[in-house]
Amino acid sequence: MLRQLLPHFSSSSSSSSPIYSLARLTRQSSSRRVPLASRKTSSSSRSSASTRPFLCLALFLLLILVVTALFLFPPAIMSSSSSSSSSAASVPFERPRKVVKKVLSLSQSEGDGATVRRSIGRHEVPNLDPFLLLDEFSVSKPAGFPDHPHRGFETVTYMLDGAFTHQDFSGRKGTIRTGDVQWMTAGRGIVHSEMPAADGVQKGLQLWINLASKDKMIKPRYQELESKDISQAEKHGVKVRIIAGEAFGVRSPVYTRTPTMYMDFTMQPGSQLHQPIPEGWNAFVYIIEGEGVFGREGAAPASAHHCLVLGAGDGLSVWKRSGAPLRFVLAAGQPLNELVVQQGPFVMNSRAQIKKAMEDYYYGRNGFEKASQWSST
Ligand code: FJE
Ligand code: FE
Repeated sequence: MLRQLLPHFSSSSSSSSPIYSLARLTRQSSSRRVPLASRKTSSSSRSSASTRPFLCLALFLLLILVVTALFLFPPAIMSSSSSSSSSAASVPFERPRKVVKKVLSLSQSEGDGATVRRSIGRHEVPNLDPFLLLDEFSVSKPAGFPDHPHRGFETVTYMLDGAFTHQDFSGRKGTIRTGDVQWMTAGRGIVHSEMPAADGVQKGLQLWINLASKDKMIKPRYQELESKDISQAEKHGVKVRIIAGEAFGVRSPVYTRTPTMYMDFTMQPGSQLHQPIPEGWNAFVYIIEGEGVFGREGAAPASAHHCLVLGAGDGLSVWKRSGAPLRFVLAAGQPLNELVVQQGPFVMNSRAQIKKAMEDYYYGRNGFEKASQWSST
């Protein structure tokens, strides 16, 4: 498992990436050639005519080897020898993802007296298909998110500090605490309340992930993970909690109907991270605390409460130089490429479907049957 982890990870610039091993191989073979050649010239007077053909054959084979290596791996050799970009040499990705947008999330009111820092879903980042919203919430009693419906997407609530109680219209009730995750697939409909479960400020992240049109009316489903059951991995000063997807060779058991990865990284000073992200997926970082350098070794550091939208590519590199630890979440998802029509907690594909959702909620139909006679306690 740890070995699988290594290709994506290195704590120093002498990485074990194939680029470096190949460079080392070619350097070794050419240096081996030098003593051979010099031995040949210095001992030419003593060498008999019978050893000369063997030396020639060895040299010829070596030449073939070098030419074959050059032919088979030209990009690797080019990128390790070119000095056009300093990060190209220390990053194991062919197309490293860079930060294309950086947005500071300012506090706003939401729900009933609650405060959220919205990043995805605010006007600067309207949505990043399949992501609809990311709120960092800080809520104290009696504020919260009282009874409200959802249809057409998933909410993922990740507690950073404190506890939240969730109650829904089918009688389900539970409390999630620091480090726990509730992955709720609203599908055709859920009505619920989300309220602080303890005194003081309760903090967490809520991410909304869209569902494909074919999945919008599926049966609601919950996946709940207690903190102790969240897959973790740690190496060279980087700790990761894997909410969805795979990091460092460790996979989360969460089923993502819309293919998604979601992980929480903590990096100690002096560490670096190289996390593969599938090509074609949209990806962003949200910094929880500390600061670090994202995407390009020479980039300016980004700090807490910033959302970084990543450009195209096959992976993200992060450098944590000095100071306090850096903590951030990385999310990436396969775009649905479908029309998004949103009306508050209903996210559908057309105005007509939104109208239908509102009617269904109002009249208690098509998944909202239990809505009319229910209220949270
Ligand atoms: C809301 C629809 C909603 N951000 N962060 C409309 F679903 C909500 C809502 C939340 C929410 C809940 C939690 Cl626990 C954390 C959140 C929005 O419940 F506030 C409005 N206005
Ligand atoms: Fe909700």
